[in-house]
Amino acid sequence: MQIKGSIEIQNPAVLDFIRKSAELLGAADVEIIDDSDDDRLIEEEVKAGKLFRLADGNFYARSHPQDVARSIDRTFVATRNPSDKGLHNNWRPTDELVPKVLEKMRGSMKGKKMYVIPYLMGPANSSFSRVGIQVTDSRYVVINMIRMTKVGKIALDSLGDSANFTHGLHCTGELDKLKHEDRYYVSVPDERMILSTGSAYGGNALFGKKFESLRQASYDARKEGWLAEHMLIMGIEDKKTGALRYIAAAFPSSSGKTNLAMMTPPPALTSRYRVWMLGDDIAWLRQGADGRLWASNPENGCFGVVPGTNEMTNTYALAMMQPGTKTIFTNVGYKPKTGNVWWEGKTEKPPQDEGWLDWKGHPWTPYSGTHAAHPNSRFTSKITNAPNLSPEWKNPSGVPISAIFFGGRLPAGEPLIRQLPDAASGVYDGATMGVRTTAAESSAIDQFRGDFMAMLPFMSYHEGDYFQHWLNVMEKLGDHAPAFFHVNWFNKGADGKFLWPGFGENLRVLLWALSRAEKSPEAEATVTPIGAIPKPKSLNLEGLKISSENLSALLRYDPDYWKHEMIRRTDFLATLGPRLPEKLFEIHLRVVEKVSGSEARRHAQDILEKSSQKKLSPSSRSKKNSPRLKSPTPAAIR
Ligand code: GTP
Ligand code: SPV
Ligand code: MN
Repeated sequence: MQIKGSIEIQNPAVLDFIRKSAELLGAADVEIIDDSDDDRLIEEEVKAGKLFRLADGNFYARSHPQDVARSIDRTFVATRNPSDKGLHNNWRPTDELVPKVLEKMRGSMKGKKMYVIPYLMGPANSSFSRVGIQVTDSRYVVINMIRMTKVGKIALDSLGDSANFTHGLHCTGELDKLKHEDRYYVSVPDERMILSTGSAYGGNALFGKKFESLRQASYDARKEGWLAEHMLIMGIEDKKTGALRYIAAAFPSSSGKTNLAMMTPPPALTSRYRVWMLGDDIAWLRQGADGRLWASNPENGCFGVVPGTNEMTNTYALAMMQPGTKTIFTNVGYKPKTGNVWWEGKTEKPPQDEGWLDWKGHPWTPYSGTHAAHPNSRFTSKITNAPNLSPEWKNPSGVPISAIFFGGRLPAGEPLIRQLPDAASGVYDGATMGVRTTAAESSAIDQFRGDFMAMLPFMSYHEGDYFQHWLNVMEKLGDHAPAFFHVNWFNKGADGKFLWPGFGENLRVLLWALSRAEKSPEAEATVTPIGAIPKPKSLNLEGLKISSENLSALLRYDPDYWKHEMIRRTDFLATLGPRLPEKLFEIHLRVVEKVSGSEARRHAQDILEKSSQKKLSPSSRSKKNSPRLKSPTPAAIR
């Protein structure tokens, strides 16, 4: 075995891991990767015919046609602690799963090169940052990791001589021959290990993202008292008052995080407001010295959904793909003769010229009846290419969070926005939320499912413990806890069209929320059983054409929908068994009573007392409001 590369490794634990991995995988050559290797690796990938140089200097790649998204049913968590077994994490005992997967991987790099990617999540000068070493046989994975994380010397220097790093083994596998059951994406969080075989795509293969910064980080965060979440982070600056406030938002995959964080304000609001992006997918949140909740984005790039991106919806995302950004497009439409790419929604009319290939490489025209770009096609670009990147992105402490938003795709029933009365109710709302699934996962699309905090695919331990951990963090924040909101940009009218224009116009909704968080009397609301919903005139609608019917449909509380929804929520909470946190139990019953009446409350209580084997304490039975909960909004201005 020969170790090459532009940087040298001295850390004995890392060297040991590299030697053992190469031996197991049978790799002939080993190359240590540094960020500075990017141009050469790109060139090699182009020469190998796997990457195409576009006319504007960016790059185009095609994945294997069956390898286009994360696969949740092949994603596993293995630990030595059976109580980590959750409802959705496909938990297996380490001794059962890990040897099996390692055996599958044995010899799979025979005759191949093993790339070693030292990666750093978070800034170099922060004690909160984390280092991992990912070995892989895929140059495509390497060039994506170079964009998404801080790779090479910077990571090794941060690690020093410590053995405290994540050990990651990635083998693509023979994608043509593999059956679905041969794919394994495994987190072993109590050993800080990641094993992945059967994919070179996105969250399955780029270890810095979902594996390191969500599954592994949230496992460690629980012990250390912080949160690792599937959230964007953004700043909203009011140029008139000088106020700069930050928010975090958890929406499921392909449900609008990148677009919100990179929004351009609508023309009528441009002179007053400026939007700063800090992160588009992952947030690490912890209590700061001032008692508030601070958020930072560990990533170094964006792996964003391409379809739907155009000058109207997202000029900043387009800017990230400009000439000179070295963006990689994966699985969009491509015209070899001109070196151009196209995707659904890029231009109003699809291209009329000949010579286009679809994402599979087959000839394509707008009349083919198929997509040019896969709905989960992605661009990979370094975050420093974002024109609205906040200077605070580099700040190791992050930014203080005024408000947290949950949301997702729902065609009806969930209003445009509602405020939860307090932080614990916010946790309850995130824990019980339901959404429609998207193309970011290789399973049925547009199906309803519960997706608590947009974290269902990224859980490493039990959901009940996770919710309790959230409650603990909020309780510790006390009066400093952020305000909580639920948003939905995806309500549709009878004609099947979106009722709300979305994208940059979403700023109007965020501004209302920030005013609420600051208890501004102007942000008037109607209090409903599911939270406070804006009075139409309290939204800043300057320059926006929207009918009053659409607006009232967006701001409507629909009791019938919520009666059904509460039954679903009871059923979901029942699946937590004895690990249902008492606080969620209590809040749920309170909401059920408001939505569906006292008989429904008793019924829900019976179900949950049985499932959780808990009796609600007499104090929480009799009181309408729990004593620890405080409403941030004085009744006078509700
Ligand atoms: P992941 O990277 O998978 O976590 O996705 P994400 O949450 O960052 O979603 P993203 O912003 O990439 O948006 C996904 C899709 O939703 C794109 O096709 C967008 O065009 C569309 N989208 C985003 N925001 C809005 C919105 O406000 N309204 C509507 N109608 N569509 C939106
Ligand atoms: C998501 O699915 O939430 C993504 C894309 O951000 S992936 O990296 O594939 O997880
Ligand atoms: Mn995501």
